Amino acid sequence: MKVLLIVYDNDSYIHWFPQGLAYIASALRDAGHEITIYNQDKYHYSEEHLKEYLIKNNFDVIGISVIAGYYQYQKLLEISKVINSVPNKPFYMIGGHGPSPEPEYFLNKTNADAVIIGEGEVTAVDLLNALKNKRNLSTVKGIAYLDDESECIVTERRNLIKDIDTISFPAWDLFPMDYYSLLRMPHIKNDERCMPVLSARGCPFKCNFCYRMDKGIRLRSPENIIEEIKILKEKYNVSYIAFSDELLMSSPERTKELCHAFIEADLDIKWDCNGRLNFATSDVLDLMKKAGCVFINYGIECMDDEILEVMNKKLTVQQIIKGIEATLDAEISPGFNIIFGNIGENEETLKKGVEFLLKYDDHSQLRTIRPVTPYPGSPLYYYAIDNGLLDGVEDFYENKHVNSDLLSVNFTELSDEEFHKALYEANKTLIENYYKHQLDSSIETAKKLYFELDETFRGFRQS
Ligand code: B12
Ligand code: SF4
Repeated sequence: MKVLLIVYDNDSYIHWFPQGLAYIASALRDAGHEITIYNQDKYHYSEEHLKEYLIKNNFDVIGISVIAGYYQYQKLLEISKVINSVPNKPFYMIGGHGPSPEPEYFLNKTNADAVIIGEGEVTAVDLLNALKNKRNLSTVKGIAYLDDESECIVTERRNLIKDIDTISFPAWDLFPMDYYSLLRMPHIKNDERCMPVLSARGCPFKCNFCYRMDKGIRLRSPENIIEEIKILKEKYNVSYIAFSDELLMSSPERTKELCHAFIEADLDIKWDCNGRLNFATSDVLDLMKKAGCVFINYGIECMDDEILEVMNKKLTVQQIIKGIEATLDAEISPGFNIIFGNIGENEETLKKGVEFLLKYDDHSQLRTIRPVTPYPGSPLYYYAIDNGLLDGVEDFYENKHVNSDLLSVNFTELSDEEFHKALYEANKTLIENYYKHQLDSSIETAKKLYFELDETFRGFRQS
């Protein structure tokens, strides 16, 4: 069948490589389908452009991947309007973290023909097979659709792919790799090219604000990951890998296993990943450094033990401090993610977060604090509904989640105004700290240039 996969425009300068769609493209191509990618992201095509394109070109199936951001949601609705307006409308399927927990809502809002729930490779192939052979959609596991009476049918959940080494690598050749590899990550140099890779699928933790689409964690073998990295290096000259798993440091043993394998394979790459501070000990970190790791993005969330407990973060303030110090000692840059507004938080817990960020900042990034968002499917989402703070999915998307930096649901004792004022004060301090350092370091650079005649200087506007 002729399949069109749309990569929507996220209004970014350079977009993140759409890994989910690239996996789906690969699986469908392996099954014999003809895949075309519509890169609205790279070209910033308008919806009118898409409409003309769809009218001119006939496809049997069209697919979009969405996460639950406010921006993505609005974009999905605009694109859906276009898809639904063309006379030759293809079979329309959507998937990803957005629609998976609330498929009925998304089916009604987008008029899509099916939602793929969770991991999509096998389901997408089965769905297209059913379409081709005119099999009833009820026979396809892992989807939701509206039947003739507009009733939402959610079929039995599909078993996850057991051995994820068997999944075909993303269909890189169908995407503009020169564009995506320009993505800038912490400590990447101007002449380095970067691509994301998944070392595993899933996460063994269950933080209360996080929606886990599929249960548990499944690891790829180091050999399989290395094979993928070698292709990226050889074919696309990629030298920086952004591990995009929810959590690469899923245990100390696993992290060490990967590092040993990278070192042994003499991969000679730089990489970053998401990490856990309770596993950030010097033996693990020194090995990560040796294997090329330059940045670990940590979910700290809060600097208060009681709130960490409420979040089910399985982390203590002491572990956070020890882990960050060990990371800095290992000369790896830490990313600090702090969110504010979980159940029981107040100005004091926010202040502790700001103090921590100021104390341990290595100035590699602008650090800011965002409000917690109860994304649909997360435990916090159901807590909000159960406690009358949220009136279901429509209320979330249409009224509450209007911007990720604004309060969507208030779980604290503060009024909304007090909440935003507290966030303003916290972020003002962090912004001032960042730009003061930028200013000082630019002046230092100028001094070095003119008084020490620094010949390595590459221009003030070079970044
Ligand atoms: C890269 C990434 C981004 C990138 C872009 C993503 C992109 N282009 O796809 C950027 C940086 C833009 C981003 C932004 C955000 N992100 Co993000 N992001 C990720 C990350 C790290 C990797 C995504 C990925 O490639 N996964 C790997 C692929 C293989 O999985 P997948 O995309 O889910 O696809 C599979 C299935 O879902 C399904 N599928 C997906 N789409 C489709 C489509 C079709 C047609 C079919 C058939 C199947 C299918 O099949 C795929 C293969 O099995 C994930 C974490 C993760 N590891 O998943 C978080 C994650 C998706 N992000 C998340 C969040 C919360 C956000 C933000 C909303 C955060 C914020 N508050 O700002 C923002 C949105 C910003 C905004 N402006 O609104 C959450 C999602 C929560 C939710 N309920 O949606 C995640 C899960 C992280 C987490 N654990 O909290 N993100
Ligand atoms: S926030 Fe991170 S550690 Fe917690 S469940 Fe989600 S992916 Fe796992």
